[in-house]
Amino acid sequence: MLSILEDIKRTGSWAVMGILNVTPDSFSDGGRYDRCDAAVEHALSMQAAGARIIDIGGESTRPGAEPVTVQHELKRVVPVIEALRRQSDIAISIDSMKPEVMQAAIDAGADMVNDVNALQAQGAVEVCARAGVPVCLMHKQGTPQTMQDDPQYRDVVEEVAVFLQQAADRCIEGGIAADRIMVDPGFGFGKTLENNLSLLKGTDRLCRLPYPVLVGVSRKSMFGMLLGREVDDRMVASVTAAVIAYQKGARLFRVHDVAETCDALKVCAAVS
Ligand code: 7PM
Repeated sequence: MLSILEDIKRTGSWAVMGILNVTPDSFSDGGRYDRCDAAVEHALSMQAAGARIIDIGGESTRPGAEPVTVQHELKRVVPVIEALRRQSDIAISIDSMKPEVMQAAIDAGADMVNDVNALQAQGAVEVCARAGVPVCLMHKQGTPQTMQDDPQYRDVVEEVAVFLQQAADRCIEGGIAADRIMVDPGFGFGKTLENNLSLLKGTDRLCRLPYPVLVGVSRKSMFGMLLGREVDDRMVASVTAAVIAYQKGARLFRVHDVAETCDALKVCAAVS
């Protein structure tokens, strides 16, 4: 994972992070092994399609989602990390807000932490500092339960940039090396459609921070609002937004449609 970040900083290369949701009800009657096998299979297919990182998460961070207990999150995520680690050397990211889950995931073989709460939970910075893992710090306004109710900003791009710089400062003070930090504007997390479009347009401002920028726009509701399309019909919009973010300096892309996004980014990189 560190070498991916070094490449990005040294050569301006890019990387796609494939999304692996490990939710309890994706196979309602399947036993634990079926679910775990299916998750690993999906991860390997995303690797074959060009993903260099697999982001593994329970569902507790989703907008409107109810919090999940540590025990539940661990039970979902740890077996998948262990099984994927046995079968692949791809970089594994743990998508969690909980220090206990981060630690267990790292022990199971995860290489980085993706935290939509920007390591603000008590003990989260310490876990990541001690393990020496790269971290992705994401901006959100409010909590996942209520954040879409009434987002308010004076200047969304500036406020997100200042938040991310302060979050990075806190991490560095807590012992995380600056070269292990990525930042993410957090599309859809306490943002209106207008806010999300401003952030996409202002990606160049965020890329002036001294950290690689990761964007997660894949299949998000901003495209549902803009286009009136259902979640499974937002691939072209998502890839287009990734291209725009790339051209404004983003280099890490958290996506569902790995092959299509890689094609688009290869074309971008060939002329940049
Ligand atoms: C429903 C709505 C389900 C939104 C899932 C989501 C990001 C993330 C998520 C992001 C980083 C999704 C989101 N989004 N982590 N986790 N950046 N770093 O689309 O934008 O998967 S959850």
